[in-house]
Amino acid sequence: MLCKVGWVLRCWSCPMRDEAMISASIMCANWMHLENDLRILEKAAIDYIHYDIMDGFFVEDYCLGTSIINEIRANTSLPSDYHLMVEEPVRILRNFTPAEGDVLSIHYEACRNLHRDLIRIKRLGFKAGLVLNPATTLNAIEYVIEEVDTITIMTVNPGFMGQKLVPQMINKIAALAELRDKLRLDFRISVDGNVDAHNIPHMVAAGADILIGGSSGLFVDGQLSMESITQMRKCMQAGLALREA
Ligand code: S6P
Ligand code: MG
Repeated sequence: MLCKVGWVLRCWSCPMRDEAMISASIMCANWMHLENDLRILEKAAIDYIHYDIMDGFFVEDYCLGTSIINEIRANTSLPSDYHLMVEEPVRILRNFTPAEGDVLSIHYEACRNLHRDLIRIKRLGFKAGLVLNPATTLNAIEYVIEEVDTITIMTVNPGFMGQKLVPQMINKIAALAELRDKLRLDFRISVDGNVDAHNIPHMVAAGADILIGGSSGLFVDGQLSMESITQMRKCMQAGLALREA
């Protein structure tokens, strides 16, 4: 869907459904080359840096505290896409400082008062994101769906890089896109886990707008390159063509 006023405008309230974006999962970067990788991501005009925050409780592992995140943010102007894999994330929302366009996402499975928490995220100045584990049904979000700017379908179980796609998630992406159309809502659909050359066309064709690139599609063998970004974009185009077909 194009939004034309003189030239093409791109705005959140009028998403362009004929394109897809990349969010780079920085946890998968080679940390010995981080500065170099940031410059590559900027040169390629990647859409977001994806920050995985893990508390060792909601998921088994620990990852990315705010001191590390803020150091990266101080060295790049790319927007932030926070993924809190944290039990009762409302406890730590104030640790994050929003910049224009930043998205902060929390898990359905981690919140006792999900509706209130989503409103708080928006009041803090973020786009409100909701993440669903593979086992969580779309029925579960019926009464919060109108509050969200982004819904992330976990295409693997959260907690680790390098896992294989849960194949049923392609149908879940398609069902969510259908629901969005039916309800005439404009949230973006993001996908996280095993976003690689084989899976991207199916994910995009099903309705994914934001592809979170990790170890399988972007930082392949621990190396980020312009080639891997180009390859992701080609696969995204293939998915968009399938969507139109
Ligand atoms: C996983 C985390 C993800 C990973 C990324 C890994 O719990 O939320 O953001 O960093 O998905 O990518 P890949 O290609 O190794 O699955
Ligand atoms: Mg993530």
